[in-house]
Amino acid sequence: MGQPASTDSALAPRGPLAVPEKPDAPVLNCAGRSLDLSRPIIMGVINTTPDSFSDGGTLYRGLQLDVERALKRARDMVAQGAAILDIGGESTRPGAAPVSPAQEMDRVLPLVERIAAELEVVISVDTSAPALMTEAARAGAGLLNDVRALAREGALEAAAATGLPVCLMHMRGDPGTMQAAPGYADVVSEVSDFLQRRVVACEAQGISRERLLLDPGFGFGKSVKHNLQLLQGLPCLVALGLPVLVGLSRKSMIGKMIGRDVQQRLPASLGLAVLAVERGAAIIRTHDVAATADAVAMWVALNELGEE
Ligand code: 9MG
Repeated sequence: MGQPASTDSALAPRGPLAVPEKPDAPVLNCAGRSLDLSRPIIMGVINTTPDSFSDGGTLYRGLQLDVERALKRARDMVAQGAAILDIGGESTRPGAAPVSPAQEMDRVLPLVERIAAELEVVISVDTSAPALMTEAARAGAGLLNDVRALAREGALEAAAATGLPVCLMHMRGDPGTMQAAPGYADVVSEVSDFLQRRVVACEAQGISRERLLLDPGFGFGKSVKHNLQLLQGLPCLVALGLPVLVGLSRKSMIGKMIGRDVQQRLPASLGLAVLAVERGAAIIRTHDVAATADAVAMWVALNELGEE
């Protein structure tokens, strides 16, 4: 990954809009803001939901989303090294109840507008709702993150029309039911086959491969063993030739494996993040940007030493 670089430059804080170091480094055009993927980068999670599994409600004042508080979190995450902020208005934790598209838009759009006006960061919108995809692009989003891989009616068309890059994630079932005894004969090849079929569907709709990212969807309809098999098999997904995004931060698999409550999962999340970049992940989705950026910087330093 990436061009040889001195250890000093590997450790220097990386701005979100870094200039590519070599002409053929993968660069994603996110509505005019560039994402250099020649080194792993960090996506910070901002949930505007009252009920997300690890940080739900922390941006609320009473029953109301506090946009100023959310904006402060966004500023902090950018200062800590996030190249992307992922803004979500629907909880996708196991068992979560669906929200209406109107409610999701009310939560997400004001924040997208404020961040786009103030911060030089790529804004990702975590949604499966076609109408929100369209409005988010108008409001300044640069990336669509869909845990349903554009499978909802109208989503392929809406995403195609935005011209934005899209992250296609694998999920078995839906958040309400997905953890009820998920079964796979071979989780790595089934996830890989699914993602390849979604790439074909995107291309048929005019979304070129250059606009696509893949995500195995850790914790979405998978047992602990499936998640571990997917992490071990991540190079098989990387070999599909598209940037791979992973979200392992604070996930329940950590709680199940080592018995940690959600607020005690940072050390294990950092370990998993490094294991994922070691296996080729290009983007790490995390609630803990500063610590994850430090952990990934150590991997980058070691990796680039090997390229000198
Ligand atoms: C919204 N969301 C929650 N977990 C996620 C994950 O692992 N990947 C992506 N792309 N989105 C996620």
